[in-house]
Order: sequence, then structure tokens, then C-alpha cells
Amino acid sequence: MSLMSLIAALPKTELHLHIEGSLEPELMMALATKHNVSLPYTTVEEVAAAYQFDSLQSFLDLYYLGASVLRDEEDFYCLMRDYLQRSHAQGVVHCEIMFDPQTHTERGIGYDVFMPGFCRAIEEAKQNGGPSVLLILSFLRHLTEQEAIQTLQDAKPYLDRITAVGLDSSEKGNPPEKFARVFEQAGQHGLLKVAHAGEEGPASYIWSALNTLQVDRIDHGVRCLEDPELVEHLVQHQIPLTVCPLSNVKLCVYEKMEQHPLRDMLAKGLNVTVNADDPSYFGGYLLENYQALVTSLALTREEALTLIRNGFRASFLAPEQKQYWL
Ligand code: ES4
Ligand code: ZN
Repeated sequence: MSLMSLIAALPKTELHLHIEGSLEPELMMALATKHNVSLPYTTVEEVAAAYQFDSLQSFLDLYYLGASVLRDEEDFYCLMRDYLQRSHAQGVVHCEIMFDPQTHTERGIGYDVFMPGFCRAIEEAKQNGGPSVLLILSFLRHLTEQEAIQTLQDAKPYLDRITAVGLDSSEKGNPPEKFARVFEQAGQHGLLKVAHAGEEGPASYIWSALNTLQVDRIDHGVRCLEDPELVEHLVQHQIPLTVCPLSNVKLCVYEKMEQHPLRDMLAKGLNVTVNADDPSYFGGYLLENYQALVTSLALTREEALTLIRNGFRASFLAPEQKQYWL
């Protein structure tokens, strides 16, 4: 059996996935037509051709533009349904999915629109043998902490459907400590915590996410390699890092996949997982990320098995559910 067939056949997790980043050009164009939203693209090919990024910000600009076609409950249902169908087809059995409430509330679209849409698709997947899903409410770090606090307050009626909070969007200049109070409040509500850190921003942001926000996982975290003491800490405490190889190359964190440090990270004993991030923008879902590692880094069978096992270890599943997959 080839390594890719093995990876495809094994049950896997997805722990770093922005649902808005799974909006495929076909659905984007269909929803733009449905709601009469004008986009700077007229065909699916033009959308795909526009996805050339030179930084995180250049991507985020198109990501927020794309999300502007999401208007009613059915749109959010279709978005989640399509993602879960694709991940199910790739052997993903458990997903922890981020959504950005502020991307929608800023446009006047509330929790009462997107949450029922997401939850209907999640329930349907469960009935049909699809992946289990936990939701992560992610704050936009380019906005103020006060706005994040309001976003958490607005989520109160839905907290039984939300497992964790996260922190995403423009990293540089928006360090984790800006959100100390809202993360503390989230903890008081019993929510777990993750944050993007050390993607484009410095290793010091990873320290801050750990020490100030007390996160349970770091999203990306690849720039930890610039700080040996931090690497030692991450290894010692086995803090999970949700690494997204195709994302890192698409956003020019590394020039080529051949330069991606994922294998070095594994060799150092870091608790690395593989994830898709924004699959429709970055050229692939989970299996395409593994394919890139196999092709460009000559990932070994042992490493692939470790990565897949790490996904379950790093998940927010209850210990007995974890044990089932391990
Ligand atoms: C994101 Cl790759 C990435 N980084 C930060 N924020 C994001 N939001 C969606 N994708
Ligand atoms: Zn991300």
C-alpha cells in the first residue's frame, strides 16, 4: 500500500480549519448571484486566479471579501455541509472548526443566522456517519478587545454549542496580550482556548499566548523554532501546534514546501499536527496537505502515523473518545 493510500484510509482529525476559508469559488459565485452581491470576479476561474498572496494580509482581504456573500441561514448550512462532506470523503472523523462571528456581525448578520445553519449541517453529518464537530469561536485580533468581549457576550445563548475560543486575523501588531481579559472571561465560562501565534508574528507571541492567554493549543506556531527555550518548553509540556503546510507556503511564510520545517519539528519532539486552515484559498484540504509533505519533504510512514495520532491526542475530545481512536 502506498503511503498516500495509507494516510487516506486512516481516520484523521482536522483541528485548524476556518469554516469561512472553506468557501469554494462555485458556492461563492452562486451566493453572489443569489443575493445580488457584486464581486470583482465574474467566473470561478477568475476567483481561483485571484488567489495569489504575498502575505497574511493580502489573503485576509480576499477572505473577508469572499465571506460577504454569506447572508442567510441556508448559506451557512451549505458552507458547513460542503466542508463536512469533503472532509468525510478524506477520512476525517473529527473536526474542531473555527468560525469568525465578527466577520458576520459587522455586516449585520447575527448568531441567530449563522449558528442554526452551522448546527443543522453538523447534526446532519452526525446522522449520516460524518465527522464529529466541535466549534471554536474565534475573535478577530485586528479589532478591539472591547469588541471581542461584546462578541463573547452575544454568544451566551449558544455557549452549549461552542467548545473553545480562538484568536485569528492580522497577527503582526496585535499580540495575544491585547485579549487577556476576554480570554479570561472565556475561561470562566468553561471554554477551552487556542490562538494563532508564531505564524507571521514572532516567537514572543507564542510565549504570550501560553502565559497570558493560557491557551491549550497554538495555531501554527512554526516560528517557535527561532527560540530554543520556547521549543524546549513546548516539547516538555507537549503543547499541540496545529501546523498548516499549504497555508504556510501560500502565505509566503516559507518560499517552497521543500523549506517547510515540519519534519525538523517532529524530530525535536514537538507535538505537531497537520491541518488545512483555509482549504479553498490555499489549494487543498487535509489530504492535499499530506500529499505535499510526502512529495516535497519525503515524509516517512512513521512520521505520518505520528502526525495522525497527534491529531487525536491534541483534540478536545473527552479522554474516553480519544482512547477509541488511539
Ligand atoms: C487565517 Cl491562515 C490565517 N491566519 C490568521 N487568521 C486567519 N483567518 C483565516 N485564516
Ligand atoms: Zn488559521
